[in-house]
Amino acid sequence: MSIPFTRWPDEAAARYRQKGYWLDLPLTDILTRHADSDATAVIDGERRVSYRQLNQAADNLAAHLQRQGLKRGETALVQLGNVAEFYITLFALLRLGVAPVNALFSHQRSELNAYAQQIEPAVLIADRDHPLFADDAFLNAFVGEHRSLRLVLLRHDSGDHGLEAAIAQPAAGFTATPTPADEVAFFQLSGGSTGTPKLIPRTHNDYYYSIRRSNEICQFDAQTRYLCALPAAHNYPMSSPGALGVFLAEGCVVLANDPSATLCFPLIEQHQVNVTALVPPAVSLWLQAINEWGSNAPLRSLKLLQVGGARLSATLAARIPAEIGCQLQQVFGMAEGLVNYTRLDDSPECILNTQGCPMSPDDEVWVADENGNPLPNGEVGRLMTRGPYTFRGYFRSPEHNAQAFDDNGFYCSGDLISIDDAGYITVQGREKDQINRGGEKIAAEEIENLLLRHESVIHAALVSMEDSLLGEKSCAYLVVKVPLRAVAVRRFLREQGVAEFKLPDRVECVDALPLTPVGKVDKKKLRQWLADRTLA
Ligand code: J2J
Repeated sequence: MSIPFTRWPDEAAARYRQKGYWLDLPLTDILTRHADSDATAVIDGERRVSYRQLNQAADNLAAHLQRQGLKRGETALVQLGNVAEFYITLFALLRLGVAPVNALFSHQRSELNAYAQQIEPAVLIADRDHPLFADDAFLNAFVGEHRSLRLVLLRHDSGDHGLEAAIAQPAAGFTATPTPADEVAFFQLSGGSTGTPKLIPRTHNDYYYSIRRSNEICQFDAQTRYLCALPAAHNYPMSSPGALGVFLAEGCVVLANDPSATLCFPLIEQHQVNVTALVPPAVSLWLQAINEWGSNAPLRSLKLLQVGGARLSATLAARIPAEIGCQLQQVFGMAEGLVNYTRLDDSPECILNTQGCPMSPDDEVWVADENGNPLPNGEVGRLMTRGPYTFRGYFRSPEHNAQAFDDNGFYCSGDLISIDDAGYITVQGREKDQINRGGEKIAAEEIENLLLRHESVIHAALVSMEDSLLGEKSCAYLVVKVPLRAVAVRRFLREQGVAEFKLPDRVECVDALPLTPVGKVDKKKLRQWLADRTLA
């Protein structure tokens, strides 16, 4: 049994192998190559986990899952935060050949249901510390609704479901059964622009290459001490080069629950962290903390700060070397594949003003006009890309794929960019119907559909509005039968079980939504209304 997905054409696959990008090794190789190492792989609070222990723990859990009857080709729904168990679980499932969706810890009922519906998981691995799983009410309903589930394991569970207990059981005679390297290893989450959150199949071959190549560019090695303060499940801190890059290089990952300065500064100092990855709003908060504190001394060990996930202004960028006292690297990536980096030896001007260039010589990136024709360098248009680690189709989404890809397999990311003569990209805007709230992505249609479930809502449109800290926040424009206050709208959405960051920051009730000549909601005009109001 194997998981269906859109493959690369044979010609491309052969080329990627011939060039040494695809090694036909499972992702589990990242860990097993260090199975005899006593170096520290993960620091999680007071816990230090060595490579040997991490390997053993992953084997134990894989063996447990195998004894419970899980088999290669099945899928798992996982929701764990920034804890060592996240990596133990990931590698255990990869060893068994069970492909996980790693939901974000901020996700709620609505997102978990949407993922479970799509992958029909055999196992759920979650956390009693998450409000949803604090008692059994949601768990029972979830297991009742998703009949594919045969097994549940929960972190911090004292009863029959204990994840820690499963990890502690020695693995007797376990043999790994990873999926073939050119098949689905796991699913990455799409930021999305559609009603249901889309899943991105990632293979061992493509993901392993993106990690190896990222390590070369970012120069991760055994001396790397990486702070993971963004959600561990997100593509950026997982693979750019992220924790998996650190593991491959036999470095050390220090876990933090959030990127706040109060939490991160002491961790950086205590564990002599030399690299981390942030989104722009976190950079602003760190700079503010340094100014209040009057010194950047706790950050003395930090050599490199990666910033990505959302637009970084040149002004904020320039403050990083000046005030944090480390080098900046801009990262423009996507869970669908393509990742661009500024290089460590690029000129300051390039690092401050561009979002870098593609990591692979075989990333094909070009800019399309509205009719899909290529534009010359310097002009702004749609980002089109394909390559050795960029996916070829969302999971079970033929209609959406027909829109998101052109006839030659180029993926249209929905970003508006320009490319300079040196091949460096500047992100200029966005065409997809998404709000980028400080790096957290909100698909407008997903929230609009939930808003329309409210008995008083006739029409709904979610648009971005400028915000000095987050870059963007969200505003819901509603046509209603009876006036609704913002608190009531947010409460209603919370009841629908949606992640907190997706709740509209502002709500505007209007008589009618402006329409374009073809009768679609004119979101440009709505954003203009917001801008005019802010000015007024
Ligand atoms: C502007 N917009 C950016 C940037 C991403 C590394 C880094 C980030 C992600 C990520 C990732 C941006 N400037 N520097 O997966 O491996 C916006 C674009 C893009 C979308 C992808 C990685 N960096 N973006 O953010 O899948 O709009 O991945 O298409 O969450 O974020 O979002 P996501």
